[in-house]
Amino acid sequence: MENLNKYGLEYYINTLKLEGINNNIARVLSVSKTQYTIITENGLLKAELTGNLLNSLNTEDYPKVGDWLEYIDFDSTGIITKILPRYSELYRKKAGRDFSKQVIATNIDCVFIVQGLDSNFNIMRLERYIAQSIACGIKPIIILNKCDLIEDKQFYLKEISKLQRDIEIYFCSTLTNEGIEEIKNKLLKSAETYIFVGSSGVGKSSLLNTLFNNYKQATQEISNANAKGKHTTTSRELFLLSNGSLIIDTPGMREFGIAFEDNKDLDDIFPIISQYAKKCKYKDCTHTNEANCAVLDALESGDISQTKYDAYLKLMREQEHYSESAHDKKRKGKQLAKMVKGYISTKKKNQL
Ligand SMILES: Nc1nc2c(ncn2[C@@H]2O[C@H](COP(=O)(O)OP(=O)(O)O)[C@@H](O)[C@H]2O)c(=O)[nH]1
Ligand SMILES: [Mg+2]
Ligand SMILES: [Zn+2]
Repeated sequence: MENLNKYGLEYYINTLKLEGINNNIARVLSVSKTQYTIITENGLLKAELTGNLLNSLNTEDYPKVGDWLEYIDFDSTGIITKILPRYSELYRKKAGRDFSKQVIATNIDCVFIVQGLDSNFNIMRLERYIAQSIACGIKPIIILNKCDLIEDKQFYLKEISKLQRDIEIYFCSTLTNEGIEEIKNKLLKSAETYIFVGSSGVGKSSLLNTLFNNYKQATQEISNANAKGKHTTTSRELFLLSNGSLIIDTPGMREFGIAFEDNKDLDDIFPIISQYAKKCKYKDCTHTNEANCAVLDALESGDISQTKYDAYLKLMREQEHYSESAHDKKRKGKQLAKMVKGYISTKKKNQL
């Protein structure tokens, strides 16, 4: 299992305390519709789902980049028989008017939120990514790339401080290599899995390339050849750096919709707001026009920044849409189930 340990197997098993896995295990490196590139003990393999999984799973529950799987070796194709439990999922609300959640990648330790220090820098977007990462139970870290384009880092630190969050911030440039050493030495740990998120054009792929080459790409031993020695051309989204870190590069996401699960604790997602919200007169205070609202008082006194407050309201409104719609779907699902039951029982009666 030495090869797979490089891809975090040992860490994964320890995290999940999984025992008794006797079958072939692999991790998903990339997904293209229902075709998967997986890394196995013997190298890369193209894989597909068993017919059974293909039919029984909802498409949104199909394997994602980062998933650990069980598979059967079938000629030179892997047949995926089982998706192993995930210790984390990064998800968002699906793009557009579809209010359901979409898992982007799984088994991730830390989200790197990348913004470019050009016109891309956007405080509201930062807050959105941070809140969603926390809602997914994954630690976010901010990476501000293209710092060769700016003079005054303090300005950006000050802007981000308005979000009133305890979050690490790294500046870097893939052009001058500024900050790259710091990211390598302070941030990236062996066997941990990271994901880059951020708009297209912020420099995610450049950053990955810089880190990859910086580590001299000592990953060649797991070559592009599968067990039978045939070469496969593969696109990858999950990369192994030679220091043992794993990084997922996502293709640009134009939208990153908020989708908190209902059981998620808002105290964790918006700590400073929650801290004051506890002191509001009304339990269901919306912090917009109620009397004796501690959040509005804190806004007035400057203890909560206007930026924070505005971002909070905006995200909570989106969240409400998501949540209502999720409930609606459940309700409609139940109604439909009732209708079907009713239909079947009348049909039976009529047959009698
Ligand atoms: N000035 C500057 N440009 C950068 C830097 N990193 C990336 N770029 C440029 O930004 C553009 C988008 O980079 P890319 O890595 O493809 O971004 P991605 O879409 O997030 O993967 C390219 O033209 C890069 O050359 C940087 O540190 N400084
Ligand atoms: Mg890219
Ligand atoms: Zn209030």
